[in-house]
Amino acid sequence: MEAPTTLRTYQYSQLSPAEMKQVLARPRVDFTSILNTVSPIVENVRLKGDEAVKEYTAKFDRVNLDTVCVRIEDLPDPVLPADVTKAFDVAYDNIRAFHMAQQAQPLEVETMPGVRCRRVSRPINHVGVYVPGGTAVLPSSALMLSVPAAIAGCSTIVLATPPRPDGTVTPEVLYCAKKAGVTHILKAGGAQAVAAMAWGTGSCPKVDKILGPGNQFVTAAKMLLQNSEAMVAIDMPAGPSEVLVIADAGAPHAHVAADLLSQAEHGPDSQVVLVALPGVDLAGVAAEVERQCSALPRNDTARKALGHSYAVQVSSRAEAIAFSNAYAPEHLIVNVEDAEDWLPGLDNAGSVFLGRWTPESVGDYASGTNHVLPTYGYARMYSGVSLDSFQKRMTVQSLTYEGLQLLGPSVAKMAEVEGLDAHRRAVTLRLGMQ
Ligand code: HSO
Ligand code: ZN
Repeated sequence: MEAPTTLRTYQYSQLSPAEMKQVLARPRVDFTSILNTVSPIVENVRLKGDEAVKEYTAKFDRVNLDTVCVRIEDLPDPVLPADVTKAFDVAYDNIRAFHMAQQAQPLEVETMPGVRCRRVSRPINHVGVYVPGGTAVLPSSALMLSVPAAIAGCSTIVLATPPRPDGTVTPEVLYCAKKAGVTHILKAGGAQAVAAMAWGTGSCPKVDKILGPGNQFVTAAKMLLQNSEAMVAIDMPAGPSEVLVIADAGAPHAHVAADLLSQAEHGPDSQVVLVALPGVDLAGVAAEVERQCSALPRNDTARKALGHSYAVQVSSRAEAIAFSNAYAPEHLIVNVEDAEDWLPGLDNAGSVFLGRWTPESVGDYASGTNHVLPTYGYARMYSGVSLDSFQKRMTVQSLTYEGLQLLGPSVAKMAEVEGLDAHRRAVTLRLGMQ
């Protein structure tokens, strides 16, 4: 397939509201047929546990497992080249530093004299993290998910990942999992892995929350299970990966093209969007995209993604920001001269990459920010994975006698209004009131 030598281009100011809606829309995913495939898998894993996981792993991954889920200390330490471990160690340190700093300060307010209210954080005790296999192995995702889980203090961290053809775990994933403090490795992928963590099986602990990216089957299983009797939470709805690059005339074509392609190579359904400020030579960027694309090992995948990608020409910063905020990209690269000044205007994006020297790749791997981010426009209302994703908040109140004397009459009156007399008495009896 030929790459487009020109990018499909829209003029921001000439788009009607209906056209704008269409341009902003992501390709539709029909979940009904996927849910039909996934629900028997989820049900079988509930009923047959490890046996079902083994069957599906044999069928879909062509791997015969002896053990489905193992304690991580039972797996030998992987042997990796020193330059590889060094790179992952740098990433680990930065991710840890950024997520450690996210620990909430204790919050305490005396709302009235003697009425003390607090909010404290507690770990979600048992969590499951999903690290995709498929066409690319993503040990970086193992770090992005396990490091904050360990900092949060989760006592069980199950990491699910599809096994390699010989039934072993990808050594880089295992290295990251061990380093971060994962407790169990579930050697399975797809809906069966999600179901095993949600229900629990003979070998796999049941978890309270499942996080991490995955294909449509993984996403469908997460959606199904969060509404089931499994009592499990999920991080966020997920769709194909995406990037929006805002470029001014000074943004080097080679950099813009490389950034667009770095997202396009993730999958044929990835979305890449260029927002071009006045003076950007779009034909020049397109030619550079084509040149670089041909040289990529994954050029087939990237080309497919480029097939549904486009550029939007804008005449000002305000238009660029308006478009980006409306699109709400997972990743937003702001490759302009005065990038820092743009930040106050930006409000809908999973993660922002500001300035000429900040490719998305740094956040994907090692700057310290998390790469598990909301896609599909969900950056309007969801945040990416962070320390908070592995915690819940608990509120605490404690009153002195004087505090109850002060507050009690209001509570008693409100209980009376609501006709809830036991509520009223819980206060009045303590205070010796009527
Ligand atoms: N860009 C991906 C994360 C990733 N990139 C992993 C490389 N490895 C998230 O959208
Ligand atoms: Zn990436």
